Amino acid sequence: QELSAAELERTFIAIKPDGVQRGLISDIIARFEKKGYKLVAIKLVHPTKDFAEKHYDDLKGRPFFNGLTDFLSSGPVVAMVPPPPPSQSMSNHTADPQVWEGQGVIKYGRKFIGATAPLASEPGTIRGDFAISVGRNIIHGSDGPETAKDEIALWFKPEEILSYKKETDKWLY
Ligand code: RTP
Repeated sequence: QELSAAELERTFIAIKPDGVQRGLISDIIARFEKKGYKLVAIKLVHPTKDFAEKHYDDLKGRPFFNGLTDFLSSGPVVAMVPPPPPSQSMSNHTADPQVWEGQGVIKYGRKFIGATAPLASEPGTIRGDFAISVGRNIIHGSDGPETAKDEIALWFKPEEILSYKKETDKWLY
C-alpha cells in the first residue's frame, strides 16, 4: 500500500545565509538526499527583515532577536521542504502511517542538524561538522509538526510544493 502525499508529514529546512556564503549548500542537501528524504520544494530567497521577524516570531523579546533577524535577512537563504519517502517497512506497518512518518522526519531532521549551539552538537551532525558559533549555525529545521506546517506556509505557496515519485531505475537506463 502506498502512502499518499497528504499522509506524508513534511518539515521545513533552511540553509541560512552563512551556509550559502560558505558554500555548504551541496553538502547539506547531499546529507538529506543520501539519507533517503525526498525534496519537494526548494528556492533561493533573500528574506526581508520583516519576513525574518515573522519566521522567528516565537523568539521575539529574546536578547538576540534583533541580531538573529538581521542575520537571517542578510543574504540569500535556501528554503527546502523534504518529507521522507514511503519505504517498504513503513508500508507494512500497522500503526497510523502519518504519525509514524511525521515523527520520523521532524525528529530525525533535528537530530541530523544537531544542537543549537554548534560546540554542543555531536560530530556527524550538520552543525557539529560545519559550524562553531550559535549565531552562525548554518541551518534551520522545524521543531515540531505545528511549526513545520506554519513555516512551510510562510515560506512557500502551495503550488511551489511538488508531488512526484522517485523512480531511480527509470532515469538510469
Ligand atoms: P533554528 O530555529 O534556527 O533551527 O534553531 P534552534 O531551533 O536550534 O534554536 P532556537 O532556540 O529556535 O533559536 C533560533 C536561532 O537563534 C539563534 N540563537 N542565538 N545568541 C544566542 O544565544 C542564540 N540563541 C539562539 C541561533 O541561530 C538559533 O538557531
